[in-house]
Amino acid sequence: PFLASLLTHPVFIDGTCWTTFIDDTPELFKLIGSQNRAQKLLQYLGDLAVNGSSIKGQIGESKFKGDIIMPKILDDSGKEIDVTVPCTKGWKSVIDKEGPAGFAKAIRANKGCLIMDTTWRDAHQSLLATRVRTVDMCNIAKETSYALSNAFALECWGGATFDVSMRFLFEDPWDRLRKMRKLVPNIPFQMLLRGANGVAYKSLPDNAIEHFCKQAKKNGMDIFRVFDALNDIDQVAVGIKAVQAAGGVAEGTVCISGDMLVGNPKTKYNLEYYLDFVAKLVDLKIDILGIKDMAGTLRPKAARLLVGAIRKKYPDLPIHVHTHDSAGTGVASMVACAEAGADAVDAATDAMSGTTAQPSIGAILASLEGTEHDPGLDVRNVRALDQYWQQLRLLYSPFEAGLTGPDPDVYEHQIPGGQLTNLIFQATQLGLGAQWLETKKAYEQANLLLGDIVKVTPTSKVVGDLAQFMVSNKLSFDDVRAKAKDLDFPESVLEFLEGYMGQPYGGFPEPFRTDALRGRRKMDKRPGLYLDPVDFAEVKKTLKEKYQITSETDIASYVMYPKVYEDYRKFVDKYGDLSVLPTKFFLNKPEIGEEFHVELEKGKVLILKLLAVGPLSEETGQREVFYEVNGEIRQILIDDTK
Ligand code: 3PY
Ligand code: ZN
Repeated sequence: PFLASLLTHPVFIDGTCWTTFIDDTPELFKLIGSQNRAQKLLQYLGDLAVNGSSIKGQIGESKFKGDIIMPKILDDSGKEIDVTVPCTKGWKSVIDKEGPAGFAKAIRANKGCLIMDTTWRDAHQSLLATRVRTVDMCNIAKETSYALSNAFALECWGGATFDVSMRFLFEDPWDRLRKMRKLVPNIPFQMLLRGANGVAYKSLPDNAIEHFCKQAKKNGMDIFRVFDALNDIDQVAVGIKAVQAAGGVAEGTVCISGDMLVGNPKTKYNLEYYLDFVAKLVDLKIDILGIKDMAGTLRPKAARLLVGAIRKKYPDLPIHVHTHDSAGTGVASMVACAEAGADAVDAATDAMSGTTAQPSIGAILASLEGTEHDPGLDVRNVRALDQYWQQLRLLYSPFEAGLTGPDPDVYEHQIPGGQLTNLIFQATQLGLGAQWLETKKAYEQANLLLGDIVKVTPTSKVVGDLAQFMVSNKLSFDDVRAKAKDLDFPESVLEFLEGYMGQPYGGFPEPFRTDALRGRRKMDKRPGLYLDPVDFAEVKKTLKEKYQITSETDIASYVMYPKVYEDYRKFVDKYGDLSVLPTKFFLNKPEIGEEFHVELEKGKVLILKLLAVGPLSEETGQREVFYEVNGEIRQILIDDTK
């Protein structure tokens, strides 16, 4: 039909000049655009119908396939709030009007202990392999802007969400940030930045981090939690300086390793160590101090001692504490922090809380409500939001790791929340119940082989890779040490030993480092000093030539993850922008005859129905899939790759 309308168009008939044709007749080209998009979408839906989901890591279909019921948010008098009217109350306006320093001052002056909700980032990173899609955050964003209007922030970006959104969800992470920002104008947004590693797994040139932070701030980010996986002050400083240059709120962060009150005879990560590191962060003029207990090993007694000591030494410094509930002590620890003088603690909506995620917001509110540390949130509305997330947790059930309860072994193995889920998931899939116990033990030993390091992305991956290497090659601690000169260690281990992730506290283990590296380079200063700066003009040229793309945010994605970005672009070329597809139909094939709608763009809705999946052709290895699209039958040929 397009060709027919093209050839019968008056400009062809009357011979009007071809070169102005596109400008003069945009409606025809819009039509090609949306026909193309519909065709690409059908390609994805056909693929899903024949081969199952192409999203790696998905096991089976969702446990929830109904229509999501949206919660009602109430005002003080119990009347339903019209959430389509943008909410204007919240801490974001303090940041916008008074800048990072003014915000820090206001947070310190606030009486209660505020809550940062991590549901949009760390909670799903820790429980559902980071797979929650933009559309599902956006669908609840307006309700959230009212229900959590007094929250310290929403943690909604950075960490693993950046690469997973391109790698597995085929979404642009920047598009996510912009969409969320538009819908939540009142609550500060927070992201997780891995210091000089940006949101990648090893250090990047300094100008890459500067460019990234500038784009993040420009596209809606407010508060940057900046940590380094080894608490290497030179590495974390790269991130803090980049955030400050971009005008963001710098939450300089100390990572917690183990329990400072337990050690044999005394852990090297003790109170003195933490206070010393915090002093270095304060020297960098951070706005807020973050305490990052990524494995959940900061028990209440140690938490009280640490926060109390920092509060006493720095009465004006806002303290914001993050934990994971892996051992089940998260609520008790966050209450202890509030009582010891923390200004904000992290929690997740109840249905997305507990175990390897953050402690439950409901439980923290129940513990602090009515005390001098009351976070000032309306419990009715917080519960209402959770009704949405209860349904979402079931919708995303194909990514559940199958955790059944707390893991008190975390005090020994110290595996960070998200990684613990991943490792359990892998072990369960491989049916390695017994091997899982071995992996935990090996992780503990791998950590000691590497010198008892701080473990969080990316160093936690190094320890995990070494642990799995030891289990699969049946190597003991002593074997690894004795045979280090001959073993083919995983690349991540070698990169760590080279110094690509910074310098560990107490130095690299010797002679293990030298033995394992066998002549590879040893960096004894931060890697950024050895790396050439990114040539942004060159990157821009490459993206323009290959994809006709020149946006600064695409450039930032490419610089952070060149291969992931290129694969993502190839996927989008083949299937189009799938962010428009509701999650139910992104993850699961519809029932035969089930009708659903997809809004390709404003006002352009496709009404779709799967009619049939044909038999396998022996000759071509393909199947025909029949879809009804806006009343017309369409047939798609799909390679059966099962
Ligand atoms: C990340 O870096 O993604 C983390 O969540 C670390 O805790
Ligand atoms: Zn975390």
